[in-house]
Amino acid sequence: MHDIELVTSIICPFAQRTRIALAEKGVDYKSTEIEFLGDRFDKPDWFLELTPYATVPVLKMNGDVIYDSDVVNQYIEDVLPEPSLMPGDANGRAMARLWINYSNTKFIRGFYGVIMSQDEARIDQFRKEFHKVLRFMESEGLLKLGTDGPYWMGKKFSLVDITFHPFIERFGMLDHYRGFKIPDDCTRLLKWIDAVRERPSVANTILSDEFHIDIYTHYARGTQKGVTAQELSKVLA
Ligand SMILES: N[C@@H](CCC(=O)N[C@@H](CS)C(=O)NCC(=O)O)C(=O)O
Repeated sequence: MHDIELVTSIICPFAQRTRIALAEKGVDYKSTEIEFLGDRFDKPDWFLELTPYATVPVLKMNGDVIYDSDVVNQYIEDVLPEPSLMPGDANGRAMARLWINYSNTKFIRGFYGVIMSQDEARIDQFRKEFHKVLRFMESEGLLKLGTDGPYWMGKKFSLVDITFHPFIERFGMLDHYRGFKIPDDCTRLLKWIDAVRERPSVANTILSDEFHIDIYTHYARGTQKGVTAQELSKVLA
């Protein structure tokens, strides 16, 4: 029996990654919610003492305290190796890490660039940049790695699918505020999105477009406060 507590927030796509990974591992855990309401960031002292990043998710497991969703999910994979969420061979593992990194860099930049930009020229620049990112994911990722099954790495559902999904779930919100749509020619990408959404561990975490539209109002208006918005502004500058 493992002693597991996840410090999380219902609004957070990064924490959602960890909730999906823990569901795939089939373990019970205590969930502690940090309330991020609109532009009010109500962070208790114990939380600020727990993580110097002051962001969710934070995983407390067997005496360890781990933060940053990508690192948290790799830790979960190390401590709970079954059922595995990474390919078994070195090349497959390298490819999975490459795309997790892509998700955390170019893909995230495109996503937040579209929603955080305020003038139409810059929004259009990021819409185009993000379309390029999605087409690259289709041609270099899915059409090369996902050939023998519905998921990114083929038959095997992996941390790569988990890492991208929460942001793709919020594409309805991007369409609402910025008219952003997935290019029609990304047909493999669209099939992959459907397959991931149907996975029970993912389906159980999905929230409505209306919920996401409400939560992202401050990002769309450029009035978002907090560590994440500050960090992303630097990346987008
Ligand atoms: N790189 C971090 C980002 C986590 C993150 O930005 N979480 C947001 C909620 S979605 C947060 O806690 N923000 C607090 C703030 O903005 O002050 C990760 O992958 O865990």
